[in-house]
Amino acid sequence: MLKNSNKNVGISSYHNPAGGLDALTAAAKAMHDQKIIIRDIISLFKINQPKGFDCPGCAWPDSHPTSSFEFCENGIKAVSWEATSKRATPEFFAKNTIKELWQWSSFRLENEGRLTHPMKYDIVTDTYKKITWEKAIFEIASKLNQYSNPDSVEFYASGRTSNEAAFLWQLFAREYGTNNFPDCSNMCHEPTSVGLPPSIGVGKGTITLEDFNHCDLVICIGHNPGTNHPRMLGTLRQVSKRGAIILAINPLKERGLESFASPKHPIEMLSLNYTLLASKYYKIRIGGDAALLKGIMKCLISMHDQSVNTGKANVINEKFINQHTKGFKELKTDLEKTSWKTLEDISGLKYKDIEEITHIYAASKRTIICYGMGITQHRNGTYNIQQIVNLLLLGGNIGKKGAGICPLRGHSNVQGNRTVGITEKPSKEFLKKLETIFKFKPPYKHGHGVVDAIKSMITGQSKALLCLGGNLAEAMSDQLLTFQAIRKLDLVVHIATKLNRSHLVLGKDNYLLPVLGRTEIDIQASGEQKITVEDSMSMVHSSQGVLKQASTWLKSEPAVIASLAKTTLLNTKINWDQMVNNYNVIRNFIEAVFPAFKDFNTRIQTAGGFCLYNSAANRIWLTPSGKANFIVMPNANLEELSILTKDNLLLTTIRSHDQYNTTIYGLNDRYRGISGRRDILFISWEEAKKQGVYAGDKVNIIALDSKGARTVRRMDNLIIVIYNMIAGCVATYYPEANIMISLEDYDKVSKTPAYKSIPIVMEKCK
Ligand SMILES: Nc1nc2c(c(=O)[nH]1)N[C@H]1C(S)=C(S)[C@@H](COP(=O)(O)OP(=O)(O)OC[C@H]3O[C@@H](n4cnc5c(=O)[nH]c(N)nc54)[C@H](O)[C@@H]3O)O[C@H]1N2
Ligand SMILES: Nc1nc2c(c(=O)[nH]1)N[C@H]1C(S)=C(S)[C@@H](COP(=O)(O)OP(=O)(O)OC[C@H]3O[C@@H](n4cnc5c(=O)[nH]c(N)nc54)[C@H](O)[C@@H]3O)O[C@H]1N2
Ligand SMILES: [Mo]
Repeated sequence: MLKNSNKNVGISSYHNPAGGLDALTAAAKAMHDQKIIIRDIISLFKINQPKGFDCPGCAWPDSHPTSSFEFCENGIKAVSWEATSKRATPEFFAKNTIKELWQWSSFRLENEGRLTHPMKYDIVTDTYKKITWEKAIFEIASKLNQYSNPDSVEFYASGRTSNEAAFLWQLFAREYGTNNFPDCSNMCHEPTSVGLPPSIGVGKGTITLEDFNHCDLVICIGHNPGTNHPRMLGTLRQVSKRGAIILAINPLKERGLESFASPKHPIEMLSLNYTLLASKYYKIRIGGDAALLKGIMKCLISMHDQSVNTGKANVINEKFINQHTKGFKELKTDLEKTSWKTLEDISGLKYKDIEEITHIYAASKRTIICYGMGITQHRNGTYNIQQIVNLLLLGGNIGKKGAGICPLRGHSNVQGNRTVGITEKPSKEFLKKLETIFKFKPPYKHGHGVVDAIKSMITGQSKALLCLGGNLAEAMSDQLLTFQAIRKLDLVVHIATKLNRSHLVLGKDNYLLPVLGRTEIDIQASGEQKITVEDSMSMVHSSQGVLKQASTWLKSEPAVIASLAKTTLLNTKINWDQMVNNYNVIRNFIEAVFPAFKDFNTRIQTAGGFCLYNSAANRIWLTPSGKANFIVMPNANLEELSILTKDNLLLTTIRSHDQYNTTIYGLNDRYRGISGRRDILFISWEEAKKQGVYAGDKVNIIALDSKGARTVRRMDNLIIVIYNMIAGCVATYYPEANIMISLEDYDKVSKTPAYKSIPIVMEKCK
């Protein structure tokens, strides 16, 4: 029997649309589980409102002007998880050794609640012990001053931090003397940041929310908005209601892409009427996106040639191509020599599907392409993105109303962190600006991203890791090697809100520094402070906490960074106190370094904030050629993965509906019909039959190396769930699956780990 068995796995098909009553119920449960008090619930209703705090969930923009409460189940979960009344106190740490805590699940660790005191690891008792802020900062600073080479320190950052804290973080690290900024972006949208500039001259998306009101077609490729950007469903709903077309391209059928009932629209919710989102859904082979995109372009150009030869209208936008682009001839030649068989085999789609998509694209005058981790986290992530741009350029779909490229960023301020200087590859102009304004000589040598940081720890070159948030050890590829690397360090410091696995991966000296979250009131010498964030569409706006702070010992992120900086940098010329006393001063400095932030403090007074200038959106191409460039992806790159996995399976790693990255809220994945567990392997009916496995069976999966040989990386006892997805591919949850990915398996250009295309074999447990 190949039907899923409820008894074994707690799974069932989910028939309701995404959103709706179930979303309200899940949000209420999250608040209840985190013991959020009623008074605080009221303050939740300020999320993404003009005077409240920015939702610490995703980076989807707010509808503008913000008039009503933008409900989002996963936003409520993110807030509840931060605003929880649970506390991980010194007494808790005294009772639990690190050895014991190591056995705890990630869910249980974070579920202990907010960190309350600065803590230092004590090897004698194997516990974290309370330490004063002064002592912790002094000891860390003394250690940092012992290293002769500043490049032996790694300054990690995660994208939840504000522009203000991120700016101070990079300033501290650069005055200290390094560009080592391993960052969550390196694991996320780095292929966007490095892939878009050679194509269109900016490393960001080119659209605003308003463009969704004017497009004819939205292509959603490699992202799952129902779970990861739920507020986007409201936008897609409007697009669909307007009669515009939405195409979904994903190896798995995702409920949130198929249909949506808005919790903001009670009638739709109660009657369980819902909006059909995707007009068409194409199940693509994992890693097959570039082949599909090349296929669409090949078909489009051949349709164009035929049309023009028979005296009919243009299919591609020749005028735009001639005026604005370079490299069309090379692209066309490459596409002509690429066979349909190759494109079909790699994409897993038939010619007729590719032709169908091409017709829809050709008929659309204004197309937006949205993408996420299904595109970036591959060996050819950067090329994938450049193929999306190529397709858009063929239709003249960049820099006009209702059209453009829309990378769905991850963390709520990951884009902002990059904008204000968290990058291991800073430009000379930016460093010069720092030098002029702050009167110190920043390092010009490029630093480490995550892969190089881990490598440098392994060789012993790196001695210290300072983390501004996040959970690097668990989020990184090759988890076991990453743990080993961190355990070699002399100093590990975490600036964090809640306990996670990274805090248990110990070096010689270890500190936990607890900070305020975005939901909390932040009072400094000049009074209550605001911070700012930048969303996926370059809108910068302010956020002000409204909740009482979780513990009186907490400090704000800017305050911790400033005290670390002024204690470490004995000859600093920067007035760190002045900046912390009033964050307006930090923003004035951001404006001085980055002119795009002109009148920063004034412009954030407006509800909804302001949009940073985007040259590509204005058809100004800041590339060396002065044009937008078609970038050819060689077929050797296209075929690499399919050669490797011809007779094997490809594994992708996904998020459940009940997690925020490594933060696990619960064990349910409602839209995929899973409850109560995460040790699951999703597989299609067809593939299960081929492999001789049944729903509820236990299997082991073993990762293969680049020559197709078995490695030691494996996951045992996963439970088979039959799922509506493409054959030849399987899926399981991140971060558990991170042990399966080699540190060497990454996109060659951006060095983003290939989390989403892991060649494996599967064997049935005896
Ligand atoms: N609630 C919640 N919100 C979040 C997050 C969270 O964990 N929880 N994380 C935040 C962060 S940091 C990020 S980066 C974003 C992530 O948001 P997404 O980009 O949506 O992230 P994923 O869940 O990793 O997977 C994306 C989708 O890609 C599909 N996919 C997998 N492999 C392929 C492929 O080869 N090709 C194609 N076309 N599709 C593929 C998967 O089936 C899945 O539907 O969300 C942000 N928002
Ligand atoms: N296999 C696989 N691996 C992946 C991915 C995948 O799809 N598959 N996705 C990758 C992606 S896209 C990303 S972005 C990374 C995520 O990598 P990270 O950003 O490093 O991880 P998070 O899980 O988001 O970090 C959660 C922790 O951040 C801390 N935190 C939360 N809020 C705050 C705050 O306001 N301030 C401070 N200082 N700390 C805070 C808490 O201690 C919490 O435990 O993982 C990557 N890893
Ligand atoms: Mo991300």
